Amino acid sequence: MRITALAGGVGGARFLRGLLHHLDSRADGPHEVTVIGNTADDVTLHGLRICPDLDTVMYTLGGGIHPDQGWGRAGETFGVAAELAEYGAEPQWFTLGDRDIATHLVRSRMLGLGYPLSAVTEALCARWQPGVRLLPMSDDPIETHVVIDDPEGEPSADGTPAVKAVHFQEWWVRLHAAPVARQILAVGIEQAKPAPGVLDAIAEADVVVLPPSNPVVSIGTILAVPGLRDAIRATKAPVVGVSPIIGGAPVRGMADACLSAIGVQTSAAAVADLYSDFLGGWLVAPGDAQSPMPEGVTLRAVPLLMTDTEATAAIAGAALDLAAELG
Ligand code: GDP
Ligand code: FO1
Ligand code: CA
Repeated sequence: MRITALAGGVGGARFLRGLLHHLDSRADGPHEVTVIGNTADDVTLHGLRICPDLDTVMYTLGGGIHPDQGWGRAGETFGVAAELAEYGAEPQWFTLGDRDIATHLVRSRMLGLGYPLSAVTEALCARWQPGVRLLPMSDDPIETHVVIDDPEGEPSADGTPAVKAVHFQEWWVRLHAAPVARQILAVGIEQAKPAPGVLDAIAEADVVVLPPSNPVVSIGTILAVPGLRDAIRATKAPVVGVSPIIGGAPVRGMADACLSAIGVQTSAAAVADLYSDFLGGWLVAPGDAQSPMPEGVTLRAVPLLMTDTEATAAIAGAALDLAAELG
């Protein structure tokens, strides 16, 4: 079975680990999984290009992830970060571990030599062997930026408060998504193209899966790459998603702050609605089984907490069962 999955970072990677575990337990192999990863969290810091969501998928499936954080490497040391702090090199709110820096050095060098991000990702994955084909959603630069109030800024003539745009990482990591996001922008996305292989991976899939990634800054951004959403609408494959919202709240992180920024309620049903132009099946937690589903979406209620790989494998199995029913 050819499975294509969209994925952000921690939530997506954990789901994919369960999916691979589930596929190993099936007798109807072989299976191949293609992951279309979010690149709009990417940021350049200290002269290095950092791709948090691609690295989280690569490290998680490659066995190098820091288990509790869900990002960065296991067994990290912070010698370089300490030296950077001694130099007063900003920013210090984004901690880079020594091992992780090697990834950013290899990536930055290859990008500097003109390799596209997809080639860089393939080269890094040659070491990590994640067991999936990991494609960036685009080789073109796309960065999520967030418009927030600027308390130091001058209000404009008509009195509207001053605002400023900050990189998503600053809003998420330094500001903990506390300032209200007036707008969430994927800068550069209008000029971006899907990376090589992305559209084919969707068109040729037997199943397209949406892990419970952040519906705004992970899945939403991938879908906003020109041509991508049309490809998902057009594919013959059933499209099944997993709700990142349980009982009106995200299981972790601040997806609720992102959803309210785009005027969407934080509920399993409201997220299904965001995908209703292509979604065939939607997994929700048992407590959300009464959610009113958009027209044409088949609901399935299963325990949705990815507490460990076995539990996640069961969720992935339920998603594939639902896809098989949708046919
Ligand atoms: P990020 O890029 O690191 O923020 O990770 P993703 O966007 O891939 O996933 C973040 C989302 O995963 C959050 O909105 C969470 O609600 C969701 N999530 C995390 N753990 C779980 C879980 O155990 N079950 C479900 N259903 N969703 C989860
Ligand atoms: N998240 C934090 O909350 N604090 C950090 O210092 C931090 C460093 C970091 C370094 C490399 C990397 O790949 C990810 C890192 N993250 C950190 C997580 C990152 O902000 C998230 O993985 C996603 O971008 C949010 O969706
Ligand atoms: Ca992310």
